[in-house]
Amino acid sequence: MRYGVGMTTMPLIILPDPLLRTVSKPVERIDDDLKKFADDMLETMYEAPGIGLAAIQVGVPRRMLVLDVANRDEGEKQPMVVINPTVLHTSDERSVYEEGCLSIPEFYAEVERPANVRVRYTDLAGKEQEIEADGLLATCLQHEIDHLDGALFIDYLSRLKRDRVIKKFTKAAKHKL
Ligand code: GNR
Ligand code: NI
Repeated sequence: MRYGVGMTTMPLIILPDPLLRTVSKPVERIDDDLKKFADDMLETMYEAPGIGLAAIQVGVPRRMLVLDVANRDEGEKQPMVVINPTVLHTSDERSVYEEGCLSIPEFYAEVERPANVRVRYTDLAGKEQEIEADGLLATCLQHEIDHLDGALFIDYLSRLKRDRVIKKFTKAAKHKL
């Protein structure tokens, strides 16, 4: 990867933008434009910084996401591009992580989700892949796949907490007009 050459970061869509509630449509072809877009999504994610990003978070309603849950400080980047994912299996076992979302900046809350997931997807080479994930990767995959269906991690909180967050971001957005 060449740094600073031909890479672009894109502005993030922030709550309460209704785009975040869009159900994204499948990616239909993997061409040079899509590969460039995947690079730009990764650059936007690393720059934020975040460990995942769904296409709708930059305003593109397609079923595509990027991920890298590798520790930034030590070792190599481990970028993943996930196209048209389907969840094949979720475990009964649950795990709790403190989640955040680049579309809901500086708000964090604990969310309980299946501890393990099996996901089938297409990679950037057009090849079908299956991944069995646990830990942070399992949580992040589920968080991103939720975005493809217009769901946000605040949907798992009590209505009181969710409404509070939405109200706060709605007010903030009005001040920025
Ligand atoms: O950067 C992110 N961190 C994170 C932490 C715990 C659970 C999920 C995430 S995903 C988030 C980036 C993001 O908003 N992806 O949609
Ligand atoms: Ni998110």
